[in-house]
Amino acid sequence: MGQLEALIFDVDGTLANTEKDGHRVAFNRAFAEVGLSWDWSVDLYGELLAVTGGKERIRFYIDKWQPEVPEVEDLDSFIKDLHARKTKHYCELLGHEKLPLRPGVERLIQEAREQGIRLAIATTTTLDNVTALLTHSLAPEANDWFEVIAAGDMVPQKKPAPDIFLYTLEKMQLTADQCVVFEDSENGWAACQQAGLTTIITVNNYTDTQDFTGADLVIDHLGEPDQPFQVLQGETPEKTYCDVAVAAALLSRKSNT
Ligand code: XBP
Ligand code: MG
Repeated sequence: MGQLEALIFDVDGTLANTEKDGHRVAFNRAFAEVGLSWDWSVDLYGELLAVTGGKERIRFYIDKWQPEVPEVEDLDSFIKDLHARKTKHYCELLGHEKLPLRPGVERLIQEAREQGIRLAIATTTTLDNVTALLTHSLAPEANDWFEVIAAGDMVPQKKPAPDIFLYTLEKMQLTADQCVVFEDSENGWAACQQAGLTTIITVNNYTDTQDFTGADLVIDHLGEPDQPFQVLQGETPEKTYCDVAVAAALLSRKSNT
């Protein structure tokens, strides 16, 4: 009980700041491609992030912002097609303009691999997007470093529902008290909380005002030995950057309380 076996990573906003310069841009390119005049600004996109999942986000935009929508027979199919175009644009964009990983991400993943700590991904984004980011921004073979990549529509309900984390635990044959999750958003934290998972939050520009009450540790980024993190919530760890030992200590402290 309380022994760290695995690290589980969210993708968007956690591994890299993919939303503003990646997903948002790809959505706008897909809109232009089909002749829509929709344009998701940086601020508007921040509001749209209340809903996870690209198809769900498009529907949320249609319902709440009531933009001009072409007369289509089947809105579900229209959204599905639009989203498939967006995925294509997103993967192309990541290939051309390699998005950098956030501080400490690569170091922590490499350290976990060296120590035999198991790795997984649990995200609401589409599987192709995960592969594109890992391949272009981490390493060509990085997909293979993750025992489970749980993504998008593999589960019935996206975050804030806990489904994607419960699916990941089941696939890995692990229980919540053997894992630490890395997340960046309130929706992600809500999902972790319901799954009973110990969670480290690294906030970003879109999530730094969100509510992470109860999260185990909230920091501005994972940090590096020469780039200390700032603790925003939770007990200050012994180090100024997050490594496997910090995650393990958090888990064991939690299981002893
Ligand atoms: C990420 C998302 C994703 C992306 C878009 O949330 O909400 O929907 O914005 O991806 P999280 P798709 O980081 O909490 O997993 O368009 O492929 O759905
Ligand atoms: Mg995220």
